Amino acid sequence: MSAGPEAGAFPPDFLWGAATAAYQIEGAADEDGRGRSIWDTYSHTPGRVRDGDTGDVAADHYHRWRDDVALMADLGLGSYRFSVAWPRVQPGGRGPANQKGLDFYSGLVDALLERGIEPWVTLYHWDLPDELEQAGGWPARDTADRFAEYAGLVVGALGDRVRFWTTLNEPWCSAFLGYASGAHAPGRHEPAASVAAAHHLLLGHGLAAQALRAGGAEQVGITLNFTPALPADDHPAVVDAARRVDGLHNRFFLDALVRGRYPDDVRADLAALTDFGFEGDGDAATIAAPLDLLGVNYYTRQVVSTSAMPGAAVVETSPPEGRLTEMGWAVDPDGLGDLLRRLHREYGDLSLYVTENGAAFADVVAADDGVHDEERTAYLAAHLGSCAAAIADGVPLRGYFVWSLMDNFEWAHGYSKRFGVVHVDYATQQRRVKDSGRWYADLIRAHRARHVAATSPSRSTGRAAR
Ligand code: IFM
Repeated sequence: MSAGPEAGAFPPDFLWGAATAAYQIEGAADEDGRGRSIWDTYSHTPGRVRDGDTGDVAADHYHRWRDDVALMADLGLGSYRFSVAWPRVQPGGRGPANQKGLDFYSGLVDALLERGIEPWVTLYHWDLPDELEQAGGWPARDTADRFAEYAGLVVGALGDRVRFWTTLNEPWCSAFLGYASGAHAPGRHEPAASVAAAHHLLLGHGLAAQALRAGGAEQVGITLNFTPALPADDHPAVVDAARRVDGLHNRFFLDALVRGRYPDDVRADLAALTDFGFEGDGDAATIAAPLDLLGVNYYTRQVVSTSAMPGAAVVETSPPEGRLTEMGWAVDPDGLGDLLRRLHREYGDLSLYVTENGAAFADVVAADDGVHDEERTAYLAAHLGSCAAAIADGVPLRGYFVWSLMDNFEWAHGYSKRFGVVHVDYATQQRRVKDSGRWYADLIRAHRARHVAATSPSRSTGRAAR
């Protein structure tokens, strides 16, 4: 495993952050005019989410956001990445804004800025308004236009104060978990429709990016989830299966965004499912408009063993080996540095931000009232060490966001998986900073102190810095 990082390994303006998403923390599902999203419907459908958990209350951030911002300031965060709930802003997914929804995020942005914390807005972290799903969801082209309309409303309200914008979080999950495997909302099992969904998500990104820029947004990007796909052995069928996983998981979205086309091999892999008839004239150019940044979410690798369906997208993966997190995911910090190097090598000089990285472990509150999550601290230290090594190799990595600021609703796993550097007691909503959170805060402080020392006048005149 990689060593933990030295604060000096990161550039002076490196952005240190933590991330969350609306449905996972906000709660207040029926308040202030919020509409219903696909995740409300999905989580309230028996059998979909472990233990019947829902996001109705979650971490109650909608009511506790002032305290949560104070907590972020105590941790010394430089940035907070949060998502806006589309159904809070446009309850039915179309038409005028619900002012109370916008007011909530506006107050949050002001509070962050008052504490010197850079707000980073994600427009879509999976909570599609349910009425849009009833009208066809992401497989329907109109959803992309609706998303752009919503983006315009949000940038109109927050664009004077928010510099960093990402349109979508992990469209791979929205398309393929939502519409093919059904493991996420809306829970459909329609592989062909899932490819149309992927295209319309990307189109929605492109149209929303236009709306953001028209609204004055400075830094516009998208967050993708990358999972390196390694062949279990060198058998040609296995190598080809790994290529297909890499194609659909990692290259499909990025090639469209950066190179203006879907990879030929992935198109061929998907030929049995779709003829790509959903592509309209001009879509490719809309999707590939220049990005200011790419958000990289990384958790683990996949080892691909055999092809279950030759020529299609479904393959088998080997059981993960080595150290595993509570999600059953292999811990592979070097995979993050390798991924960052690959993105830089193959996709050019894009500014990269790790917009999510972290791990679920079975945390307990100890007798001394602390949460001593050594495994998470080791995970973060090793992954940040891997980031530092990539930076040393010339990768333009400009920031890192731990997933997650606080424990939250982990989608189909409900509240059974804890990813936070802050522990949440769901019965009382008490927050406790875990040891990993203290470790992260110390690293941020050390980085800041070093930077201040390096730029202080006493240093530049040769006197000893204190
Ligand atoms: O909790 C999720 C998050 O919403 C999206 N990225 C992965 C995280 C952990 O599974």
